[in-house]
Amino acid sequence: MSLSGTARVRVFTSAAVVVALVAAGGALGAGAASAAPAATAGSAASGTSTSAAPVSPTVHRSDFLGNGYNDLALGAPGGTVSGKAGAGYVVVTFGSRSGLQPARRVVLTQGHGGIPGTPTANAGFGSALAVGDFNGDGYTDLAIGAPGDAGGKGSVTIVFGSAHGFTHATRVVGTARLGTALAAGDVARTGRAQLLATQTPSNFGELDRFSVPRHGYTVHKEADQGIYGSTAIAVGDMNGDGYADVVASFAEVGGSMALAYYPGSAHGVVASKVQVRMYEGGADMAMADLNHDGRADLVVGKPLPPFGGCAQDSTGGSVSVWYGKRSVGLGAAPSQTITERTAGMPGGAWAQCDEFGSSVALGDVNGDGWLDLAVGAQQKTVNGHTRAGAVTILRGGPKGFTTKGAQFLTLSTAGLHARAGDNSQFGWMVDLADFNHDGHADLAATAIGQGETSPGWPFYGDGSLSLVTGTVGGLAPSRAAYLTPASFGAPAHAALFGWVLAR
Ligand SMILES: [Ca+2]
Ligand SMILES: [Ca+2]
Ligand SMILES: [Ca+2]
Ligand SMILES: [Ca+2]
Repeated sequence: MSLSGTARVRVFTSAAVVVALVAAGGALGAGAASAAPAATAGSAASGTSTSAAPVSPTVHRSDFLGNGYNDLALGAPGGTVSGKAGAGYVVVTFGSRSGLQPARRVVLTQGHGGIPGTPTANAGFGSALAVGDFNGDGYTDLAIGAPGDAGGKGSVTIVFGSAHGFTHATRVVGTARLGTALAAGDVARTGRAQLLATQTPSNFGELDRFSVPRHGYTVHKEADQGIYGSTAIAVGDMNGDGYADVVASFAEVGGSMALAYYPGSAHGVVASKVQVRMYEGGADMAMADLNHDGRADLVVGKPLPPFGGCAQDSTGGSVSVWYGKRSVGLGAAPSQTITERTAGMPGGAWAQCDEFGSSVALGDVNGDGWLDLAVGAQQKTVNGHTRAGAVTILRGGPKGFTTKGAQFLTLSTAGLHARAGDNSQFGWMVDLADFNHDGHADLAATAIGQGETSPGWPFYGDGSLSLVTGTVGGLAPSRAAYLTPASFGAPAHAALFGWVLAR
């Protein structure tokens, strides 16, 4: 997602409205029994899959209970908690054979149910999320950024998964809006994920690495220094040496967006070997092994041109694919670039400022072994409604992504139980994960402008979440759900529900 080129970085100004927070079953603890295949809890998974092992329908693992079903975590950093506007909350809802069930959820907030900290106005808890098994116990853990916490120093909280739900949590405070962006992966080849977190002491930002002891519940900052990162981070082994590598997107001098590639090593990120690709940065990224060669490949969503904002836009936005290369990792140029003007693209005519590429996600929807691509175009006009937003699904194959069989969804698509309106911004954030464990990735997509708009932020509202089930024929809008904060008993007003999804 992007905010006129300054993705994910904003100040919360929502007015104070007291809304009692409802946490079903308490903040910690799953709140519901799990009946499920008990199989996959043993493997040490990092945030991104980089092995040449059998292709999973899902790029990342977000199975907090270790029962084989992926769970969904969603940030609502504008939410009011204990009367503090913009304190923020995170909803976690658990996967099952029948998919995600809003009744089976927890609402995580600071200062409740074992989560450290105190709800404070504009802390923005839930502004960024990442999933990984940080303590190597086989259960996925959740990292939550709160860049406005601790008087603007920012914080990251890790809540640890277990068969009994979230039983432990720990928090680290930064120096300058820590937790603005988060990602997870095994950069130092420790057998467990480390957390990459940005803070913004300068315009370029600073990227820090944190680790958790094996089977521990504490978090430690590693010594990696001198690396940039501000708006988006992706982690995966692009050069195939067994260490996950880090790609960060940041704004260069003059405002153009650059990509920086940092190889991982036994000592962490190697800043001296950084490669920077000017004008190639974007608002969102996804990483996974697309071509089955054992190396992670990078997808970059670039909703806006590198200079001049949408006034210079001649494509409606773009998505570029970089295949991981042995030794160099990130090559000289992308292998494939897709725009709204690519032949066969569904969704009607392209238009300037559609912001195609505002969010990107990978998952195998149709179960053919090739990862498919979901692309948000959060500003696309739908049925005359400006900024209503859309999501396009492109099928993956041995030659990359194709528009053949592509799908185009809006809030007004039949079956989605909603209606596209001005400023809905459907496709603000997308994810593809297999929530019902049937071998088909399912779509989660948010619309940040749904519901009541926020004072001072006319383009943002309460927010909503749409779920669409994956099948062999692609996404099935006839099997979809439309969810709002109320669906989870959570505060709605100016919540920015769906600002981020844990991926
Ligand atoms: Ca864990
Ligand atoms: Ca590597
Ligand atoms: Ca596929
Ligand atoms: Ca599925």
